[in-house]
Amino acid sequence: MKIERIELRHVKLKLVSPFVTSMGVENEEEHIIIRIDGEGLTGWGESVAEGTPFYSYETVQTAWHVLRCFIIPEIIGKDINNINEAIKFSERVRGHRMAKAGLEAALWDLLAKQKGVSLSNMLGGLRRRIDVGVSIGIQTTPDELKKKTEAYLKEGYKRIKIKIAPGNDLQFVKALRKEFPGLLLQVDANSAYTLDDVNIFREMDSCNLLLIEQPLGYDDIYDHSKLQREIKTPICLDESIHSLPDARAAIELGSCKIINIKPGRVGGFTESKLIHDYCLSKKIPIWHGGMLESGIGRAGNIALASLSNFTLPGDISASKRYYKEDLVFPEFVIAQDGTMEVPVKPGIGVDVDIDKLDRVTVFKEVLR
Ligand code: OSB
Ligand code: MG
Repeated sequence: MKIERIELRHVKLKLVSPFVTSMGVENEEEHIIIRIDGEGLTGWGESVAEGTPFYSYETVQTAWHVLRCFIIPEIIGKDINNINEAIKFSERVRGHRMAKAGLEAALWDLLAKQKGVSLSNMLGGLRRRIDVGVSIGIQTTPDELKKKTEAYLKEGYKRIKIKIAPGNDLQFVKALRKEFPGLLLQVDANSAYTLDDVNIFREMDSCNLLLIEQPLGYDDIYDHSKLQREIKTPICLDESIHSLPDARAAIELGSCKIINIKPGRVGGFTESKLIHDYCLSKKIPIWHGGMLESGIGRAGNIALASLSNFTLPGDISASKRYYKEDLVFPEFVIAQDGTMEVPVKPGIGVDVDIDKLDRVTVFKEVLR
C-alpha cells in the first residue's frame, strides 16, 4: 500500500453536557483526526491527545508536532504492507503514544479496507456485539446523580462508572448503592488521592464496587500495590499503564487486579493486543476505556473491544451521550440489552461525514 497523502485536522467538538472530573471541567473535546490516502482508499484515525495536559502530558499541539515533524516524514511515500513495518518508522520516537496511536489507527483502517475485512476481524476480534457502560461526571448532589443514572439505565447501559474526587466520593457512592442495590457500579478517581486516604477506600469495600479506577498517582505503580493490599475491592489502573512492561510490573507487584485499555494511552492497537494477550494469560480481566472520542475513534475502540478478554463492559457509549451530531454514519446506538453492534463492513465499518468534519475542523494540514 503506497502512502500517498496524509491529512491532519485539529477538531473541536462540543459535548452535550459538561464533563466534571477530579481533573477539571470539560465543555468541549479537542482531538486530531488523521486521514491517510493510498491506492484509491482512505483510512481514518483519531488521536485522543486533548487540548489540555491534565489527563496526559500529551496535547493536540505536542501530538501534531511529533506527527508532522518526526513520524509522518518517515512514512509518507513509502510502500507499507503491514502494521509492523509502519511501527518501525516511529520506534525512534520515545513516548508520545497518543500521537502514534492515532496514525496507527488510520493505517489499520486503510489496510483492513485494502484486504476487504472489518477492523474487528483484522484485530482478531470474535464478538459481534460488545457490552457497554457509561461514565458519569461528578454531579452537584447525590439526587442529581441518581436521576442521571436512572436515565442511562433506561437507555440500556449495563454498568455505571462515576467520577469521584476528595469531598465528592462516599456520599455519592453510598447514595447510588442504596437506590440501586444490584447495579454494576465502579468509580474513577483519576489520581486524586494518596495513601493517606486509605480509610476512604476501606469504607468503599462495603459498597460492592466492581473496581476502583486509578485512585493514586497518575504514573504510580508502587503505591497502588500498597493500597491494593489494604482493600478488597479490585483496583483497576488506567493512567499508569502505557505499555506491556507497565502492565507486567503492575500485575507482578499486585498493584491492580483489573486493567483498562485505551489504545491512545498505550500507543495503538498493536500494543493494546499485546497487553490483552498478556492479561488473558494471567487471568486479569480487562475492559476498554474511553477518551470522549468522536465516532471515528470510537469505531476503532469497538473493534478492539470485540477481542475475547474484554470481559467487562467498556466506556464505549452511544454517539448521543457525547455529541449532538457525531462525525460518522450510521451513528453508534445502544440496544436495550446494554450492547453495541460491532461494525462488519471493511475497516472501521462506518462512513465519515465530511461536511460535519469540516464544520468542527479549526486547522488542517496536508502532507504528501
Ligand atoms: O479516566 O477514563 C478516564 C475521559 C477523558 C479522560 C479520561 C477518562 C475519561 C472518561 C470518559 O472517563 C469515558 C468515555 O469516553 O466514555
Ligand atoms: Mg480513567
